[in-house]
Amino acid sequence: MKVKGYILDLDGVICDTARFHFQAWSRLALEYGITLNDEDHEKLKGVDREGSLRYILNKAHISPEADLLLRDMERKNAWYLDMVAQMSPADLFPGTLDFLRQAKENDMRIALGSASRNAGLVLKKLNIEPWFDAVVDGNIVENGKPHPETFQKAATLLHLKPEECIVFEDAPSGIQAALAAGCIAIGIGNPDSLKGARVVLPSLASFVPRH
Ligand code: B16
Ligand code: MG
Repeated sequence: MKVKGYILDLDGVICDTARFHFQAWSRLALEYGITLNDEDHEKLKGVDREGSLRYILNKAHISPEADLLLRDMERKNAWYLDMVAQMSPADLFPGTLDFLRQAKENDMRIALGSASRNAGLVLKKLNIEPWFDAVVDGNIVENGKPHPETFQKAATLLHLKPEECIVFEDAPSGIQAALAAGCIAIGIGNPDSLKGARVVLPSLASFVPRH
């Protein structure tokens, strides 16, 4: 089937907001007496806000009561937003604009498929909103990755079948979600952790369309 659309994850594919998420979660984790390591960083990628907090509380052996969850998600998000406020188009991963330009020249439809509820703000800071025909983020999705909803919704908003879309993802949970949705999955980053992806590339800049 001919590929007609690209669905891009945000954090880890378009820009490195992962380090902001990790810094903010690490600050919170320290308050609970635990230090997050590289393995935790990898596991938290692509996981939604509540899922990430539950992971940390579980590691700290703290029971996740509703008011605590709410308070800590708000505190972490405030720290994260302080860092996002400093972002500019210079924070785009190299080659992203060329990728978007080339995609449009090839008549591809483009969607964002991010777990982040702050995705719209980050797109604005990066000044790339106008490139997207559809934006699916944590505000309009009920089931986070690895559930397929994010990518199913993105394909629907692009008026495409999932199998007509390539998903670009940096997180294991995102690759699982893309495959469960019936999309083609291309990994960005570490081949060891992105099993199931059709191919794993170092960045969007290395992508050469073959369709
Ligand atoms: P927020 P993506 C994900 O973005 C991040 O990888 C993950 O670390 C974060 O917890 C999640 O968004 C939710 O973000 O707290 O801003 O709603 O990779 O799906 O673009
Ligand atoms: Mg990601």
